[in-house]
Amino acid sequence: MTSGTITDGPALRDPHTPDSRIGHGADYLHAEHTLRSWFFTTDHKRIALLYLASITAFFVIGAVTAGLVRLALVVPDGQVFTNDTYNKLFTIHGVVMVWFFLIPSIPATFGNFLIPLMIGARDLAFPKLNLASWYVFMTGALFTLASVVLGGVDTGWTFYTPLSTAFSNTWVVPALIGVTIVGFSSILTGLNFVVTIHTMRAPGMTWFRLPIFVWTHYATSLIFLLATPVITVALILLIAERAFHIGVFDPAYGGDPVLFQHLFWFYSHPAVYIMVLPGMGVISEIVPAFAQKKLFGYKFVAYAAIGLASVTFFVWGHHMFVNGQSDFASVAFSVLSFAVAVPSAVKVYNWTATIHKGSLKLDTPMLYAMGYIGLFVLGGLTGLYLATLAINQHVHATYFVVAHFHYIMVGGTVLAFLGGLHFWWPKITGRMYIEAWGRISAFLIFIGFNVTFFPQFILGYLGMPRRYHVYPPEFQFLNILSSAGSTILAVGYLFPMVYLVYSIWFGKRAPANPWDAKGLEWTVPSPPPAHNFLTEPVAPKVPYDYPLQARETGRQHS
Ligand code: HEM
Ligand SMILES: [Cu+2]
Repeated sequence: MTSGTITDGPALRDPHTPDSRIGHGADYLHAEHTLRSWFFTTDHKRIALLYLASITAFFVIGAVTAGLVRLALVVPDGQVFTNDTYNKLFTIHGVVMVWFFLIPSIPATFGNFLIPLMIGARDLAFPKLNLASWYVFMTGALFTLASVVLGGVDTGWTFYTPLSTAFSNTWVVPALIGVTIVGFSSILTGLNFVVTIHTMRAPGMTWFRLPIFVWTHYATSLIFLLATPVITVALILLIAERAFHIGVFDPAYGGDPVLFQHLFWFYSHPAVYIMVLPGMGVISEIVPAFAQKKLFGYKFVAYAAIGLASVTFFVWGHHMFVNGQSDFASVAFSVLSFAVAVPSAVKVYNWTATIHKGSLKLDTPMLYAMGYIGLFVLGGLTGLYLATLAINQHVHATYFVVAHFHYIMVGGTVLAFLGGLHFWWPKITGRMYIEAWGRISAFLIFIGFNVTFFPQFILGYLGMPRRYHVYPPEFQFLNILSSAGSTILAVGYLFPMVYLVYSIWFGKRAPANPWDAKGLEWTVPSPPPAHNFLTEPVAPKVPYDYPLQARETGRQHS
Protein backbone atom coordinates (compact mmCIF):
# COMPACT_ATOMS: atom_id res chain seq x y z
CA MET A 1 0.00 0.00 0.00
CA THR A 2 0.99 3.59 -0.41
CA SER A 3 2.31 4.12 3.06
CA GLY A 4 4.21 7.31 3.61
CA THR A 5 1.17 9.34 2.73
CA ILE A 6 -0.65 7.63 5.54
CA THR A 7 0.95 8.97 8.68
CA ASP A 8 -1.35 11.05 10.79
CA GLY A 9 -4.80 12.55 10.58
CA PRO A 10 -4.35 16.15 9.47
CA ALA A 11 -1.69 15.30 6.89
CA LEU A 12 -4.18 13.10 5.12
CA ARG A 13 -6.80 15.73 4.67
CA ASP A 14 -7.17 17.38 1.37
CA PRO A 15 -5.61 20.84 1.79
CA HIS A 16 -8.59 22.28 -0.11
CA THR A 17 -11.13 20.99 2.35
CA PRO A 18 -12.78 23.88 4.20
CA ASP A 19 -12.26 23.80 7.95
CA SER A 20 -15.94 23.34 8.70
CA ARG A 21 -15.82 19.90 7.10
CA ILE A 22 -12.78 18.86 9.04
CA GLY A 23 -15.06 19.49 12.01
CA HIS A 24 -16.99 16.28 11.31
CA GLY A 25 -13.99 14.34 10.18
CA ALA A 26 -14.20 14.89 6.41
CA ASP A 27 -15.67 11.41 6.10
CA TYR A 28 -16.14 10.01 2.63
CA LEU A 29 -19.81 10.95 2.51
CA HIS A 30 -19.19 14.61 3.34
CA ALA A 31 -15.78 15.11 1.75
CA GLU A 32 -17.42 16.66 -1.29
CA HIS A 33 -21.04 17.40 -2.06
CA THR A 34 -21.54 17.97 -5.77
CA LEU A 35 -23.28 15.51 -8.06
CA ARG A 36 -20.09 15.52 -10.08
CA SER A 37 -18.14 14.38 -7.04
CA TRP A 38 -20.36 11.29 -6.95
CA PHE A 39 -20.51 10.44 -10.63
CA PHE A 40 -16.80 10.94 -11.21
CA THR A 41 -15.59 9.64 -7.87
CA THR A 42 -12.74 7.17 -7.74
CA ASP A 43 -13.31 6.44 -4.04
CA HIS A 44 -14.12 2.73 -3.74
CA LYS A 45 -16.63 3.53 -0.98
CA ARG A 46 -18.62 5.95 -3.09
CA ILE A 47 -18.52 3.58 -6.07
CA ALA A 48 -19.91 0.92 -3.75
CA LEU A 49 -22.85 3.21 -3.04
CA LEU A 50 -23.42 3.86 -6.75
CA TYR A 51 -23.71 0.10 -7.14
CA LEU A 52 -25.93 -0.21 -4.09
CA ALA A 53 -28.40 2.28 -5.52
CA SER A 54 -28.36 0.58 -8.94
CA ILE A 55 -28.80 -2.99 -7.80
CA THR A 56 -31.56 -1.93 -5.41
CA ALA A 57 -33.45 -0.44 -8.34
CA PHE A 58 -32.93 -3.62 -10.36
CA PHE A 59 -34.06 -5.73 -7.43
CA VAL A 60 -37.31 -3.78 -7.35
CA ILE A 61 -37.90 -4.49 -11.05
CA GLY A 62 -37.10 -8.16 -10.47
CA ALA A 63 -39.38 -8.34 -7.46
CA VAL A 64 -42.34 -6.65 -9.15
CA THR A 65 -42.15 -9.02 -12.13
CA ALA A 66 -41.88 -11.98 -9.72
CA GLY A 67 -45.03 -10.73 -8.03
CA LEU A 68 -46.81 -10.61 -11.38
CA VAL A 69 -45.68 -14.14 -12.22
CA ARG A 70 -47.03 -15.34 -8.87
CA LEU A 71 -50.24 -13.42 -9.48
CA ALA A 72 -50.73 -15.23 -12.79
CA LEU A 73 -50.20 -18.59 -11.11
CA VAL A 74 -53.02 -18.09 -8.62
CA VAL A 75 -55.46 -19.41 -11.21
CA PRO A 76 -54.87 -22.64 -13.14
CA ASP A 77 -56.38 -21.60 -16.46
CA GLY A 78 -53.77 -18.98 -17.36
CA GLN A 79 -56.31 -16.20 -17.85
CA VAL A 80 -54.45 -13.40 -16.04
CA PHE A 81 -51.94 -12.65 -18.78
CA THR A 82 -51.58 -13.81 -22.36
CA ASN A 83 -49.04 -16.59 -22.93
CA ASP A 84 -46.77 -14.08 -24.52
CA THR A 85 -46.90 -11.62 -21.63
CA TYR A 86 -46.36 -14.42 -19.11
CA ASN A 87 -43.24 -15.58 -20.95
CA LYS A 88 -41.89 -12.05 -21.04
CA LEU A 89 -42.56 -11.53 -17.35
CA PHE A 90 -40.63 -14.55 -16.13
CA THR A 91 -37.85 -13.76 -18.59
CA ILE A 92 -37.43 -10.20 -17.31
CA HIS A 93 -37.59 -11.47 -13.74
CA GLY A 94 -34.85 -14.03 -14.32
CA VAL A 95 -32.64 -11.82 -16.49
CA VAL A 96 -32.74 -8.88 -14.10
CA MET A 97 -32.34 -10.93 -10.94
CA VAL A 98 -29.42 -13.00 -12.18
CA TRP A 99 -27.44 -10.63 -14.35
CA PHE A 100 -28.19 -7.28 -12.74
CA PHE A 101 -28.83 -8.14 -9.12
CA LEU A 102 -27.37 -11.42 -7.90
CA ILE A 103 -24.04 -11.41 -9.71
CA PRO A 104 -22.97 -7.86 -8.86
CA SER A 105 -24.79 -7.62 -5.52
CA ILE A 106 -22.28 -8.50 -2.82
CA PRO A 107 -18.98 -8.12 -4.70
CA ALA A 108 -19.78 -4.75 -6.25
CA THR A 109 -21.23 -3.22 -3.09
CA PHE A 110 -19.64 -4.80 -0.01
CA GLY A 111 -16.60 -6.08 -1.90
CA ASN A 112 -15.88 -2.63 -3.21
CA PHE A 113 -16.56 -0.97 0.10
CA LEU A 114 -14.79 -3.42 2.36
CA ILE A 115 -11.85 -5.07 0.64
CA PRO A 116 -9.55 -2.02 0.88
CA LEU A 117 -10.68 -1.35 4.45
CA MET A 118 -10.22 -4.97 5.47
CA ILE A 119 -6.71 -5.29 4.08
CA GLY A 120 -5.59 -1.86 5.23
CA ALA A 121 -5.38 -0.19 1.82
CA ARG A 122 -6.18 3.33 0.66
CA ASP A 123 -8.32 2.15 -2.27
CA LEU A 124 -8.48 -0.60 -4.87
CA ALA A 125 -5.47 -1.03 -7.14
CA PHE A 126 -7.18 0.67 -10.10
CA PRO A 127 -9.66 3.27 -8.85
CA LYS A 128 -10.50 4.65 -12.30
CA LEU A 129 -11.05 1.18 -13.67
CA ASN A 130 -13.40 0.63 -10.75
CA LEU A 131 -15.48 3.64 -11.75
CA ALA A 132 -15.37 2.46 -15.37
CA SER A 133 -16.78 -0.92 -14.26
CA TRP A 134 -19.84 0.83 -12.88
CA TYR A 135 -20.40 2.74 -16.12
CA VAL A 136 -19.99 -0.44 -18.13
CA PHE A 137 -22.45 -2.19 -15.84
CA MET A 138 -25.04 0.57 -16.19
CA THR A 139 -24.62 0.71 -19.97
CA GLY A 140 -25.23 -3.01 -20.27
CA ALA A 141 -28.19 -3.01 -17.91
CA LEU A 142 -29.83 -0.11 -19.74
CA PHE A 143 -29.35 -1.89 -23.07
CA THR A 144 -31.17 -4.94 -21.77
CA LEU A 145 -33.90 -2.89 -20.15
CA ALA A 146 -34.36 -1.05 -23.43
CA SER A 147 -35.32 -4.37 -24.99
CA VAL A 148 -38.06 -4.59 -22.37
CA VAL A 149 -39.34 -1.15 -23.26
CA LEU A 150 -39.24 -2.04 -26.95
CA GLY A 151 -41.50 -5.02 -26.40
CA GLY A 152 -39.79 -7.59 -24.24
CA VAL A 153 -37.97 -10.89 -24.51
CA ASP A 154 -39.51 -14.33 -24.05
CA THR A 155 -36.59 -16.74 -24.14
CA GLY A 156 -36.06 -17.15 -20.39
CA TRP A 157 -32.86 -15.89 -18.79
CA THR A 158 -30.95 -18.85 -20.27
CA PHE A 159 -31.45 -17.78 -23.94
CA TYR A 160 -31.44 -21.42 -25.05
CA THR A 161 -31.11 -22.11 -28.77
CA PRO A 162 -32.93 -22.77 -31.05
CA LEU A 163 -35.67 -20.78 -29.29
CA SER A 164 -33.50 -17.67 -29.03
CA THR A 165 -32.21 -17.92 -32.60
CA ALA A 166 -34.78 -19.46 -34.87
CA PHE A 167 -38.15 -19.12 -33.15
CA SER A 168 -38.41 -16.10 -30.89
CA ASN A 169 -39.78 -12.94 -32.49
CA THR A 170 -38.83 -10.72 -29.60
CA TRP A 171 -36.04 -8.25 -28.80
CA VAL A 172 -33.40 -10.89 -28.16
CA VAL A 173 -30.47 -9.02 -29.69
CA PRO A 174 -30.51 -5.88 -27.50
CA ALA A 175 -31.09 -8.06 -24.44
CA LEU A 176 -28.06 -10.16 -25.36
CA ILE A 177 -25.89 -7.13 -26.10
CA GLY A 178 -26.69 -5.76 -22.65
CA VAL A 179 -25.83 -8.99 -20.86
CA THR A 180 -22.61 -9.27 -22.87
CA ILE A 181 -21.58 -5.75 -21.85
CA VAL A 182 -22.34 -6.43 -18.19
CA GLY A 183 -19.92 -9.37 -18.37
CA PHE A 184 -17.07 -6.95 -19.06
CA SER A 185 -17.92 -5.13 -15.87
CA SER A 186 -17.55 -8.39 -13.93
CA ILE A 187 -14.20 -9.07 -15.55
CA LEU A 188 -12.88 -5.61 -14.67
CA THR A 189 -14.06 -5.89 -11.08
CA GLY A 190 -12.49 -9.34 -10.73
CA LEU A 191 -9.20 -8.09 -12.11
CA ASN A 192 -9.21 -5.13 -9.76
CA PHE A 193 -9.89 -7.32 -6.72
CA VAL A 194 -7.19 -9.87 -7.58
CA VAL A 195 -4.52 -7.23 -8.08
CA THR A 196 -5.61 -5.35 -4.96
CA ILE A 197 -5.54 -8.43 -2.74
CA HIS A 198 -2.12 -9.42 -4.08
CA THR A 199 -0.41 -6.07 -3.88
CA MET A 200 -2.14 -3.68 -1.49
CA ARG A 201 -2.21 -5.54 1.83
CA ALA A 202 -1.00 -3.54 4.82
CA PRO A 203 2.29 -4.60 6.43
CA GLY A 204 1.67 -7.75 8.47
CA MET A 205 -1.55 -8.64 6.59
CA THR A 206 -0.43 -12.10 5.48
CA TRP A 207 -2.68 -14.40 3.46
CA PHE A 208 -3.70 -16.33 6.56
CA ARG A 209 -4.61 -13.18 8.44
CA LEU A 210 -7.07 -12.09 5.75
CA PRO A 211 -10.72 -12.09 6.70
CA ILE A 212 -12.67 -14.92 5.03
CA PHE A 213 -14.66 -12.20 3.30
CA VAL A 214 -11.51 -11.29 1.40
CA TRP A 215 -10.72 -14.95 0.67
CA THR A 216 -14.17 -15.55 -0.78
CA HIS A 217 -13.89 -12.44 -2.93
CA TYR A 218 -10.51 -13.61 -4.14
CA ALA A 219 -12.06 -16.94 -5.16
CA THR A 220 -15.03 -15.17 -6.74
CA SER A 221 -12.70 -12.91 -8.71
CA LEU A 222 -10.94 -15.95 -10.14
CA ILE A 223 -14.31 -17.18 -11.42
CA PHE A 224 -15.06 -13.74 -12.84
CA LEU A 225 -11.77 -13.84 -14.71
CA LEU A 226 -11.85 -17.44 -15.90
CA ALA A 227 -15.54 -18.07 -16.59
CA THR A 228 -17.00 -14.76 -17.74
CA PRO A 229 -15.04 -14.65 -21.02
CA VAL A 230 -16.73 -17.92 -21.98
CA ILE A 231 -20.24 -16.51 -21.67
CA THR A 232 -19.07 -13.39 -23.48
CA VAL A 233 -17.98 -15.49 -26.44
CA ALA A 234 -21.14 -17.63 -26.28
CA LEU A 235 -23.41 -14.58 -26.29
CA ILE A 236 -21.50 -12.89 -29.10
CA LEU A 237 -21.86 -16.09 -31.14
CA LEU A 238 -25.55 -16.13 -30.31
CA ILE A 239 -25.97 -12.53 -31.47
CA ALA A 240 -24.11 -13.35 -34.68
CA GLU A 241 -26.19 -16.48 -35.15
CA ARG A 242 -29.44 -14.59 -34.77
CA ALA A 243 -28.37 -11.65 -36.89
CA PHE A 244 -26.45 -13.44 -39.65
CA HIS A 245 -27.38 -17.17 -39.38
CA ILE A 246 -23.72 -18.11 -39.23
CA GLY A 247 -24.59 -21.69 -38.32
CA VAL A 248 -22.91 -22.26 -34.98
CA PHE A 249 -26.03 -23.33 -33.14
CA ASP A 250 -28.73 -23.75 -35.77
CA PRO A 251 -28.85 -27.23 -37.34
CA ALA A 252 -30.48 -25.76 -40.43
CA TYR A 253 -27.13 -24.10 -41.13
CA GLY A 254 -25.01 -26.96 -39.85
CA GLY A 255 -24.80 -25.84 -36.22
CA ASP A 256 -25.54 -27.64 -32.95
CA PRO A 257 -28.03 -26.23 -30.42
CA VAL A 258 -26.61 -28.34 -27.58
CA LEU A 259 -23.28 -26.57 -28.01
CA PHE A 260 -24.90 -23.41 -26.70
CA GLN A 261 -25.93 -25.22 -23.53
CA HIS A 262 -22.38 -26.38 -22.92
CA LEU A 263 -20.97 -22.88 -23.32
CA PHE A 264 -23.80 -21.33 -21.33
CA TRP A 265 -23.46 -23.64 -18.34
CA PHE A 266 -19.68 -23.65 -18.44
CA TYR A 267 -20.13 -20.08 -17.25
CA SER A 268 -23.47 -20.21 -15.53
CA HIS A 269 -22.76 -23.01 -13.12
CA PRO A 270 -19.59 -21.32 -11.84
CA ALA A 271 -21.72 -18.16 -11.75
CA VAL A 272 -23.73 -19.84 -9.00
CA TYR A 273 -20.57 -19.56 -6.93
CA ILE A 274 -20.10 -15.96 -8.00
CA MET A 275 -23.42 -15.52 -6.22
CA VAL A 276 -22.83 -17.88 -3.30
CA LEU A 277 -19.17 -17.40 -2.31
CA PRO A 278 -19.42 -13.68 -1.46
CA GLY A 279 -22.47 -14.52 0.66
CA MET A 280 -20.40 -17.14 2.47
CA GLY A 281 -17.83 -14.43 3.08
CA VAL A 282 -20.46 -12.21 4.67
CA ILE A 283 -21.72 -15.03 6.91
CA SER A 284 -18.15 -15.82 7.97
CA GLU A 285 -17.82 -12.26 9.29
CA ILE A 286 -21.21 -12.06 10.98
CA VAL A 287 -21.18 -15.41 12.80
CA PRO A 288 -17.94 -14.88 14.80
CA ALA A 289 -18.95 -11.30 15.68
CA PHE A 290 -22.34 -12.33 17.08
CA ALA A 291 -20.97 -15.39 18.84
CA GLN A 292 -17.91 -13.41 20.05
CA LYS A 293 -15.97 -16.49 19.14
CA LYS A 294 -13.07 -17.23 16.80
CA LEU A 295 -14.10 -18.61 13.45
CA PHE A 296 -13.73 -22.35 13.82
CA GLY A 297 -11.22 -23.91 11.41
CA TYR A 298 -10.20 -20.67 9.72
CA LYS A 299 -7.79 -22.31 7.30
CA PHE A 300 -10.30 -24.94 6.21
CA VAL A 301 -12.87 -22.25 5.53
CA ALA A 302 -10.34 -20.34 3.44
CA TYR A 303 -9.30 -23.44 1.49
CA ALA A 304 -12.94 -24.40 1.02
CA ALA A 305 -13.50 -21.11 -0.83
CA ILE A 306 -10.75 -21.93 -3.29
CA GLY A 307 -11.97 -25.55 -3.43
CA LEU A 308 -15.49 -24.48 -4.34
CA ALA A 309 -14.22 -22.07 -6.96
CA SER A 310 -12.23 -24.91 -8.54
CA VAL A 311 -14.72 -27.79 -8.46
CA THR A 312 -17.48 -25.55 -9.76
CA PHE A 313 -15.83 -25.53 -13.19
CA PHE A 314 -16.31 -29.27 -13.62
CA VAL A 315 -19.99 -29.82 -13.01
CA TRP A 316 -21.78 -27.87 -15.74
CA GLY A 317 -23.05 -31.07 -17.39
CA HIS A 318 -25.54 -31.64 -14.54
CA HIS A 319 -27.79 -29.17 -16.36
CA MET A 320 -27.87 -31.43 -19.38
CA PHE A 321 -28.55 -34.94 -18.08
CA VAL A 322 -31.68 -35.18 -20.20
CA ASN A 323 -30.59 -33.06 -23.16
CA GLY A 324 -28.31 -35.39 -25.00
CA GLN A 325 -24.88 -36.18 -23.67
CA SER A 326 -23.28 -39.61 -23.31
CA ASP A 327 -24.13 -41.73 -20.28
CA PHE A 328 -20.47 -41.68 -19.38
CA ALA A 329 -20.44 -37.87 -19.35
CA SER A 330 -23.58 -37.82 -17.24
CA VAL A 331 -22.15 -40.21 -14.66
CA ALA A 332 -18.94 -38.19 -14.45
CA PHE A 333 -20.83 -34.92 -14.02
CA SER A 334 -23.06 -36.50 -11.41
CA VAL A 335 -20.11 -37.70 -9.33
CA LEU A 336 -18.31 -34.37 -9.64
CA SER A 337 -21.46 -32.55 -8.60
CA PHE A 338 -21.55 -34.57 -5.41
CA ALA A 339 -17.97 -33.45 -4.76
CA VAL A 340 -19.19 -29.85 -4.47
CA ALA A 341 -20.98 -30.87 -1.30
CA VAL A 342 -17.67 -31.40 0.50
CA PRO A 343 -16.33 -27.83 0.64
CA SER A 344 -19.89 -26.54 1.08
CA ALA A 345 -20.37 -28.77 4.09
CA VAL A 346 -16.99 -27.72 5.51
CA LYS A 347 -18.27 -24.16 5.65
CA VAL A 348 -21.60 -25.07 7.21
CA TYR A 349 -19.94 -27.25 9.87
CA ASN A 350 -17.45 -24.53 10.70
CA TRP A 351 -20.12 -21.87 11.10
CA THR A 352 -22.12 -24.23 13.27
CA ALA A 353 -19.07 -25.05 15.37
CA THR A 354 -18.43 -21.32 15.74
CA ILE A 355 -21.96 -20.77 17.01
CA HIS A 356 -21.71 -23.74 19.37
CA LYS A 357 -21.07 -22.50 22.94
CA GLY A 358 -20.63 -18.97 21.71
CA SER A 359 -22.10 -16.06 23.62
CA LEU A 360 -24.85 -15.44 21.11
CA LYS A 361 -26.37 -12.05 20.36
CA LEU A 362 -29.42 -12.48 18.14
CA ASP A 363 -29.38 -9.09 16.45
CA THR A 364 -30.63 -8.62 12.91
CA PRO A 365 -27.42 -9.57 11.07
CA MET A 366 -27.19 -12.79 13.08
CA LEU A 367 -30.84 -13.64 12.41
CA TYR A 368 -30.11 -13.33 8.70
CA ALA A 369 -26.97 -15.44 9.09
CA MET A 370 -28.85 -18.22 10.85
CA GLY A 371 -31.64 -18.06 8.28
CA TYR A 372 -29.00 -18.25 5.60
CA ILE A 373 -27.42 -21.38 7.04
CA GLY A 374 -30.76 -23.17 7.24
CA LEU A 375 -31.91 -22.25 3.76
CA PHE A 376 -28.52 -22.91 2.21
CA VAL A 377 -28.50 -26.41 3.70
CA LEU A 378 -31.92 -27.16 2.26
CA GLY A 379 -30.94 -25.69 -1.11
CA GLY A 380 -27.70 -27.63 -1.10
CA LEU A 381 -29.25 -30.96 -0.13
CA THR A 382 -31.88 -30.69 -2.86
CA GLY A 383 -28.99 -29.98 -5.22
CA LEU A 384 -27.79 -33.48 -4.45
CA TYR A 385 -31.20 -34.80 -5.47
CA LEU A 386 -30.87 -32.98 -8.77
CA ALA A 387 -27.35 -34.33 -9.25
CA THR A 388 -28.67 -37.88 -8.92
CA LEU A 389 -29.28 -39.12 -12.45
CA ALA A 390 -32.48 -41.04 -11.84
CA ILE A 391 -34.12 -38.34 -9.73
CA ASN A 392 -33.13 -35.70 -12.25
CA GLN A 393 -35.10 -37.54 -14.95
CA HIS A 394 -38.19 -37.05 -12.84
CA VAL A 395 -37.80 -33.46 -11.67
CA HIS A 396 -35.88 -31.84 -14.54
CA ALA A 397 -37.47 -28.54 -15.63
CA THR A 398 -40.13 -28.76 -12.94
CA TYR A 399 -40.84 -26.48 -10.01
CA PHE A 400 -38.50 -28.62 -7.95
CA VAL A 401 -35.66 -26.87 -9.78
CA VAL A 402 -37.25 -23.47 -9.26
CA ALA A 403 -37.48 -24.17 -5.53
CA HIS A 404 -33.92 -25.47 -5.39
CA PHE A 405 -32.35 -22.46 -7.02
CA HIS A 406 -34.39 -19.98 -5.05
CA TYR A 407 -33.28 -21.68 -1.83
CA ILE A 408 -29.68 -21.27 -2.95
CA MET A 409 -29.91 -17.85 -4.54
CA VAL A 410 -32.54 -16.09 -2.46
CA GLY A 411 -31.97 -18.11 0.71
CA GLY A 412 -28.25 -17.82 0.16
CA THR A 413 -27.28 -14.67 -1.65
CA VAL A 414 -30.17 -12.39 -0.77
CA LEU A 415 -30.20 -13.26 2.94
CA ALA A 416 -26.43 -12.83 3.13
CA PHE A 417 -26.78 -9.54 1.29
CA LEU A 418 -29.40 -8.30 3.75
CA GLY A 419 -27.42 -9.61 6.74
CA GLY A 420 -24.33 -7.81 5.46
CA LEU A 421 -26.31 -4.68 4.76
CA HIS A 422 -27.44 -4.51 8.39
CA PHE A 423 -24.03 -5.52 9.73
CA TRP A 424 -22.08 -2.86 7.84
CA TRP A 425 -24.86 -0.24 7.63
CA PRO A 426 -23.49 1.69 10.64
CA LYS A 427 -20.04 1.67 9.03
CA ILE A 428 -21.33 2.70 5.59
CA THR A 429 -23.73 5.43 6.70
CA GLY A 430 -22.59 6.34 10.21
CA ARG A 431 -26.12 5.68 11.48
CA MET A 432 -27.85 2.89 13.38
CA TYR A 433 -31.08 1.40 12.08
CA ILE A 434 -33.88 0.53 14.49
CA GLU A 435 -33.12 -2.97 15.71
CA ALA A 436 -36.73 -4.04 16.33
CA TRP A 437 -37.66 -3.28 12.74
CA GLY A 438 -34.67 -5.20 11.53
CA ARG A 439 -35.69 -8.29 13.48
CA ILE A 440 -39.31 -8.07 12.35
CA SER A 441 -38.38 -7.95 8.70
CA ALA A 442 -35.82 -10.74 9.08
CA PHE A 443 -38.63 -12.92 10.45
CA LEU A 444 -41.09 -11.89 7.75
CA ILE A 445 -38.56 -12.66 5.04
CA PHE A 446 -37.73 -16.05 6.52
CA ILE A 447 -41.38 -17.06 6.90
CA GLY A 448 -42.44 -15.52 3.58
CA PHE A 449 -39.59 -17.19 1.79
CA ASN A 450 -40.40 -20.67 3.06
CA VAL A 451 -44.12 -20.34 2.43
CA THR A 452 -43.32 -19.20 -1.12
CA PHE A 453 -40.75 -21.75 -2.11
CA PHE A 454 -41.24 -24.88 -0.03
CA PRO A 455 -44.55 -25.75 -1.76
CA GLN A 456 -42.67 -25.55 -5.05
CA PHE A 457 -40.58 -28.60 -4.10
CA ILE A 458 -43.82 -30.53 -3.77
CA LEU A 459 -45.31 -29.04 -6.92
CA GLY A 460 -42.24 -30.03 -8.87
CA TYR A 461 -42.18 -33.50 -7.43
CA LEU A 462 -45.85 -33.88 -8.40
CA GLY A 463 -44.93 -32.85 -11.93
CA MET A 464 -45.70 -29.17 -12.40
CA PRO A 465 -43.32 -27.93 -15.12
CA ARG A 466 -41.53 -24.58 -14.79
CA ARG A 467 -42.35 -21.73 -17.18
CA TYR A 468 -45.98 -22.86 -17.67
CA HIS A 469 -48.91 -20.79 -16.51
CA VAL A 470 -51.69 -23.20 -17.38
CA TYR A 471 -51.70 -26.14 -14.99
CA PRO A 472 -54.06 -28.87 -13.77
CA PRO A 473 -56.48 -27.59 -11.10
CA GLU A 474 -55.19 -30.05 -8.49
CA PHE A 475 -52.00 -27.94 -8.28
CA GLN A 476 -53.92 -24.80 -7.45
CA PHE A 477 -53.80 -25.03 -3.67
CA LEU A 478 -50.01 -25.21 -3.51
CA ASN A 479 -49.72 -22.41 -6.03
CA ILE A 480 -52.00 -20.17 -3.97
CA LEU A 481 -49.91 -20.96 -0.91
CA SER A 482 -46.78 -20.00 -2.79
CA SER A 483 -48.30 -16.76 -4.04
CA ALA A 484 -49.50 -15.88 -0.54
CA GLY A 485 -45.98 -16.48 0.77
CA SER A 486 -44.57 -14.18 -1.88
CA THR A 487 -46.82 -11.41 -0.58
CA ILE A 488 -45.37 -11.81 2.93
CA LEU A 489 -41.92 -11.89 1.39
CA ALA A 490 -42.58 -8.68 -0.51
CA VAL A 491 -43.61 -6.90 2.69
CA GLY A 492 -40.45 -8.22 4.33
CA TYR A 493 -38.31 -6.75 1.53
CA LEU A 494 -40.15 -3.46 1.65
CA PHE A 495 -39.49 -2.81 5.34
CA PRO A 496 -35.69 -2.43 5.15
CA MET A 497 -36.02 -0.14 2.17
CA VAL A 498 -38.06 2.16 4.40
CA TYR A 499 -36.33 1.98 7.79
CA LEU A 500 -32.79 1.92 6.43
CA VAL A 501 -33.42 5.02 4.35
CA TYR A 502 -35.15 6.61 7.36
CA SER A 503 -32.07 5.91 9.49
CA ILE A 504 -29.84 7.93 7.16
CA TRP A 505 -31.50 11.11 8.47
CA PHE A 506 -33.00 10.11 11.78
CA GLY A 507 -30.95 7.15 13.02
CA LYS A 508 -28.69 7.34 16.07
CA ARG A 509 -25.07 8.13 15.24
CA ALA A 510 -23.04 4.94 15.00
CA PRO A 511 -19.85 4.36 16.97
CA ALA A 512 -16.81 3.01 15.11
CA ASN A 513 -17.56 -0.53 16.25
CA PRO A 514 -21.15 -1.09 17.36
CA TRP A 515 -20.86 -4.91 17.41
CA ASP A 516 -17.49 -5.39 19.17
CA ALA A 517 -16.39 -6.93 15.91
CA LYS A 518 -12.80 -7.61 14.89
CA GLY A 519 -11.26 -6.67 11.58
CA LEU A 520 -9.59 -3.53 10.32
CA GLU A 521 -12.79 -1.99 8.94
CA TRP A 522 -14.01 -1.55 12.54
CA THR A 523 -10.92 0.39 13.61
CA VAL A 524 -11.79 3.41 11.47
CA PRO A 525 -14.59 5.88 12.32
CA SER A 526 -18.13 5.38 11.00
CA PRO A 527 -18.42 6.50 8.25
CA PRO A 528 -14.77 6.08 7.30
CA PRO A 529 -12.62 9.05 6.33
CA ALA A 530 -12.23 9.67 2.60
CA HIS A 531 -8.73 8.24 2.75
CA ASN A 532 -9.72 5.24 4.88
CA PHE A 533 -6.97 5.21 7.49
CA LEU A 534 -5.82 8.18 9.52
CA THR A 535 -2.87 6.24 10.86
CA GLU A 536 -0.90 3.37 9.39
CA PRO A 537 -3.13 0.33 9.92
CA VAL A 538 -1.68 -2.56 11.88
CA ALA A 539 -2.86 -6.01 10.83
CA PRO A 540 -4.11 -8.10 13.74
CA LYS A 541 -1.81 -11.02 14.59
CA VAL A 542 -4.67 -13.52 14.39
CA PRO A 543 -7.78 -13.17 12.27
CA TYR A 544 -11.06 -13.17 14.22
CA ASP A 545 -9.38 -12.38 17.52
CA TYR A 546 -12.56 -12.85 19.55
CA PRO A 547 -12.51 -13.67 23.27
CA LEU A 548 -14.04 -17.16 22.95
CA GLN A 549 -12.64 -20.06 21.06
CA ALA A 550 -13.43 -23.72 20.54
CA ARG A 551 -11.02 -25.12 23.16
CA GLU A 552 -13.80 -26.72 25.23
CA THR A 553 -14.26 -29.38 22.60
CA GLY A 554 -10.66 -30.45 23.05
CA ARG A 555 -9.86 -29.41 19.51
CA GLN A 556 -7.16 -26.96 18.67
CA HIS A 557 -8.32 -23.88 16.80
CA SER A 558 -6.40 -23.84 13.56
C1 HEM B 1 -40.21 -12.16 -4.36
C2 HEM B 1 -39.84 -13.38 -4.39
C3 HEM B 1 -39.76 -14.19 -5.66
C4 HEM B 1 -40.75 -14.84 -6.27
C5 HEM B 1 -42.19 -14.89 -5.83
C6 HEM B 1 -40.20 -15.50 -7.41
C7 HEM B 1 -40.91 -16.26 -8.29
C8 HEM B 1 -40.43 -16.83 -9.43
C9 HEM B 1 -41.17 -17.54 -10.37
C10 HEM B 1 -42.64 -17.83 -10.26
C11 HEM B 1 -40.35 -17.93 -11.37
C12 HEM B 1 -40.74 -18.63 -12.64
C13 HEM B 1 -40.46 -20.05 -12.59
C14 HEM B 1 -40.74 -20.68 -13.89
O1 HEM B 1 -41.91 -20.70 -14.34
O2 HEM B 1 -39.79 -21.18 -14.47
C15 HEM B 1 -39.06 -17.48 -11.03
C16 HEM B 1 -37.94 -17.70 -11.76
C17 HEM B 1 -36.70 -17.22 -11.44
N1 HEM B 1 -36.36 -16.45 -10.33
FE1 HEM B 1 -37.61 -15.84 -8.92
N2 HEM B 1 -38.89 -15.24 -7.47
C18 HEM B 1 -38.59 -14.43 -6.41
C19 HEM B 1 -37.37 -13.92 -6.08
C20 HEM B 1 -36.25 -14.12 -6.82
C21 HEM B 1 -35.00 -13.56 -6.49
C22 HEM B 1 -34.74 -12.64 -5.30
C23 HEM B 1 -34.14 -14.00 -7.42
C24 HEM B 1 -32.72 -13.68 -7.55
C25 HEM B 1 -32.16 -12.82 -6.76
C26 HEM B 1 -34.84 -14.82 -8.36
C27 HEM B 1 -34.30 -15.46 -9.45
C28 HEM B 1 -35.03 -16.18 -10.37
C29 HEM B 1 -34.50 -16.80 -11.55
C30 HEM B 1 -33.05 -16.77 -11.98
C31 HEM B 1 -35.54 -17.43 -12.21
C32 HEM B 1 -35.46 -18.25 -13.49
C33 HEM B 1 -36.23 -17.63 -14.55
C34 HEM B 1 -36.39 -18.62 -15.64
O3 HEM B 1 -36.54 -19.82 -15.35
O4 HEM B 1 -36.38 -18.19 -16.78
N3 HEM B 1 -36.12 -14.88 -7.96
N4 HEM B 1 -39.13 -16.81 -9.83
CU1 LIG C 1 -25.14 -26.15 -12.03
